[in-house]
Amino acid sequence: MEDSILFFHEEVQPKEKIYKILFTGLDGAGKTSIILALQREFSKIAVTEPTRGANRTTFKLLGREVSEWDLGGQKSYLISYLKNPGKYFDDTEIAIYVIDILDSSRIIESLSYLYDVVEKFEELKIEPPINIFFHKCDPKLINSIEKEIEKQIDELKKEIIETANYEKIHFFCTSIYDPYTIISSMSQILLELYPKSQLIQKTIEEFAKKLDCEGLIIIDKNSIILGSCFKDDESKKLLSSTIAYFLTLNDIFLEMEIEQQEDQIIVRKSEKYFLFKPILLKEIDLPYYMLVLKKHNPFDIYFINKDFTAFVNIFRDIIKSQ
Ligand SMILES: Nc1nc2c(ncn2[C@@H]2O[C@H](COP(=O)(O)OP(=O)(O)O)[C@@H](O)[C@H]2O)c(=O)[nH]1
Ligand SMILES: [Mg+2]
Repeated sequence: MEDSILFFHEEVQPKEKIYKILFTGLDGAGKTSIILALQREFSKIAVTEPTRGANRTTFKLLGREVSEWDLGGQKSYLISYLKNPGKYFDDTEIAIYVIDILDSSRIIESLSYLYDVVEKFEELKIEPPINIFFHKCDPKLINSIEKEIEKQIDELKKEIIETANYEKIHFFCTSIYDPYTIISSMSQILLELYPKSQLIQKTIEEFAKKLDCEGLIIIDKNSIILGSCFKDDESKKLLSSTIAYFLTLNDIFLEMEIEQQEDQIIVRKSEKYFLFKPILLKEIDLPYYMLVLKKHNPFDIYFINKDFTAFVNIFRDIIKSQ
């Protein structure tokens, strides 16, 4: 129910099966912390539906169910999964295996479970990409013993590639003390699920939903529309026909060096707000622009600031990726 009720887009999407993003690894590896960090960042623009089962936390990330599952330590789960791997692994579209690089005493155990997981995938004849998170690569740590950590991780990579003998394995270094490592790893991983354009579209839809706006368009300098969504045809027509004017107005302001408050242009026409805002992405010269149409609400003038940064971060990662 969570997708396109309010937002109609051109292509009608078939009702998809819910696929899983499975977080697994030894208990204590940092899975819950990573998921919480993701919820903080991503789910500002995603629908959060936390549910707590006996051994699973799940939430929805861009339409995918994210679930966590501890290996090791908790014997009862271990036994049930060995007996019934399908129950845990079926429909896994993406696996994320978290390894705590700070706990050298459990590295061997962790690798052994990883190979177990690979074996189960093979038994079930599924081939989800496995993304290994070398986790707890804290910035402080990296600064102090960078060389050792790098060496350790290189060795682990080599050993995993050789032993697992699995085609789709990718590696990431993450730390909850550098949330960007988690967001950017996750954006790259999500790009395996969705083609870039679709991921941009999804992200825009989630953001629009969060803003509760009538319409939202992301364009580049040349008015190329990267993604958009609208509540109805009227909003679509109205908003689309203002693009050129806002771009021109923005150029004029820039040329005349008129300071724009918070670098955005707001036009109010009776009960509606038009908001035009540049999206400046670090490392990318050309700006993108966001155009929003929203019903006027005097108590909610600053609606745009709340989630904008989160949106920009994710948008940048998607745009940047190849
Ligand atoms: N230093 C450090 N500790 C972390 C990091 N992520 C999680 N932890 C800690 O590791 C412990 C276990 O984390 P948790 O998320 O519960 O692990 P889980 O059992 O895999 O879900 C907790 O004390 C966390 O605070 C990290 O990036 N760096
Ligand atoms: Mg946990």
